Amino acid sequence: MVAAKASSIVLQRTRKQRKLLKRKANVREKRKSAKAKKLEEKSNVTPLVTKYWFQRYDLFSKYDVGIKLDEEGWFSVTPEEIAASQAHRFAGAGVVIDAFAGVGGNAIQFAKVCHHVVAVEIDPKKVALASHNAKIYGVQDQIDFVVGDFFQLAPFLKGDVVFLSPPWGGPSYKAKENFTLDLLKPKDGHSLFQAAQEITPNIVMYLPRNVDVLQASELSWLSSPPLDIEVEENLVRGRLKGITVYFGDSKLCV
Ligand code: MGP
Ligand code: SAH
Repeated sequence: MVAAKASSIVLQRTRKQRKLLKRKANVREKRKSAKAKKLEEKSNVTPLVTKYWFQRYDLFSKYDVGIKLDEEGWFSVTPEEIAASQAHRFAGAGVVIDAFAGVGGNAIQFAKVCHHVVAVEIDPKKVALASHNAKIYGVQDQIDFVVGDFFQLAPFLKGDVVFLSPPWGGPSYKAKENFTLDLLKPKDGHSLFQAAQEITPNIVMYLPRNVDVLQASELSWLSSPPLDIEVEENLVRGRLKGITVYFGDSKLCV
């Protein structure tokens, strides 16, 4: 009798201990997966992009829902407020071609207000990120992603607006006092504009804040009669981020 009592006490203690151990293991597991999540997020936050990570909610307001960027994406994406205002001018338009789609900053905002977006991007990894990000904004059905070189694809593309946000040569673009259009990558601004003109006269260029605005404006003379042009400064929290030049009909509704 005494022996039976003793063994049940031992059993009870074991159950308690097991419960405690299970709880501890759960806590450990949760900590481990939180750490892994943080690491995964941080893995793309190289020293070069730390300052952009601090601006993450300006870049994507839904950042915390699971937005993904690679290094070039971090320093190249158009901040959401700017992308939304660029897109707003074309609300109701038919097909917008985003020639350098990156991780989707502009394509997503165009897709919110236009009928359809063709998003061209040469890097397949970025297309995967952009497509993932478009899902987060619920606009994946309005965007066709195309992996390819815009210069090669341009003769085959049809659209009502072409949006151009090419590489500016990395964050060091600002070392130039006067950013001339020959510094754009992978080809100069003149060649880029001509490729876009094969599609439509309604062309939008997102350019560095130190761009030679006169040189950019002169692109309108590549058309006869010259295209209408509007130059816009793009600010976020009072800081100049870039300059947008609208050529052709900048309030196009199709
Ligand atoms: P920035 O000047 O590198 O950063 O980019 P910021 O926060 O103004 O830092 P500061 O220290 O210069 O004040 C400003 C914005 O330019 C970015 O958020 C992008 O939208 C855009 N941008 C920067 N780069 C290097 C590129 C690029 O190569 N291509 C495109 N399309 N946009 C870029
Ligand atoms: N507007 C985009 C950022 C564009 S950054 C956003 O908001 O996310 C410029 C992009 O052009 C880069 O992702 C780069 O991979 C892509 N690119 C470079 N050369 C290209 C080419 N020839 N055709 C299409 N995309 C190109």
